[in-house]
Amino acid sequence: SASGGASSSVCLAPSMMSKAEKAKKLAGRAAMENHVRNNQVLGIGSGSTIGHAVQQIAERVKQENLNLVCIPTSFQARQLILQYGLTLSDLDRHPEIDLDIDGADEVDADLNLIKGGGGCLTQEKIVAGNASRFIVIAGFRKDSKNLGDQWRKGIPIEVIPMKFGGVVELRMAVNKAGPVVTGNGNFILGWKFDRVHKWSEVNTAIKMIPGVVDTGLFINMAERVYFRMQDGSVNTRE
Ligand code: ABF
Repeated sequence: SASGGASSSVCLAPSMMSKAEKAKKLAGRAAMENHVRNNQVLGIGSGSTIGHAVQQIAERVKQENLNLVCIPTSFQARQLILQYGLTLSDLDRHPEIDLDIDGADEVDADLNLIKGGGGCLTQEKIVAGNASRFIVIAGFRKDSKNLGDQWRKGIPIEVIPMKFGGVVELRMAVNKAGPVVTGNGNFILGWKFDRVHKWSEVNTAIKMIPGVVDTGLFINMAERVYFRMQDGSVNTRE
């Protein structure tokens, strides 16, 4: 196993308040205004887009005195919930989530998603699986005709820390000091593939391999995606 010098996964993209960041805010606002209601249990996804959404949720909670409970999908999400003074809970106390809002690395025409570029896919999938509604916010560059056209690092697969052969690459930390380690203490492989159509079969086949914890393929889970467009507008797909 390759465990020396491991570096933690952070589920965070570098944040610079650019045009792109402002557009992320807009897409987050549209999703939040359409779906966040009083007395909901919310799943809080990971990534930079979600950072903006949480900030906006916190503003609404203050303005409208909303009573919301938040379930994190990662350490980053937990920190965001605490930082913005929202109510932190967990699946033991709130196993039924009304609405989960998360980002994505790629989205196809059928709302199949690649997620997990930040290494948080397993907790993200558990929370999404426990949610009545799963809404995604993403930039227009994440939109693709065929999964794999945009996200070039391969489908993230969380595995227990052992050597795995085959056409997979062990995801290394940015500073190359060691492998990315997930919030569950596992490693992430990237599986690069040629064109695939039956994504649910691929997902099931990968999950059958001993040692695989989960994959970053989210099939038939997302109800609606909010894309922030280049001109600042927001498009939705459902
Ligand atoms: C998480 O954050 C991941 O599943 C996905 O990899 C990533 C998206 O981040 P961003 O919003 O910063 O593009 O949701």
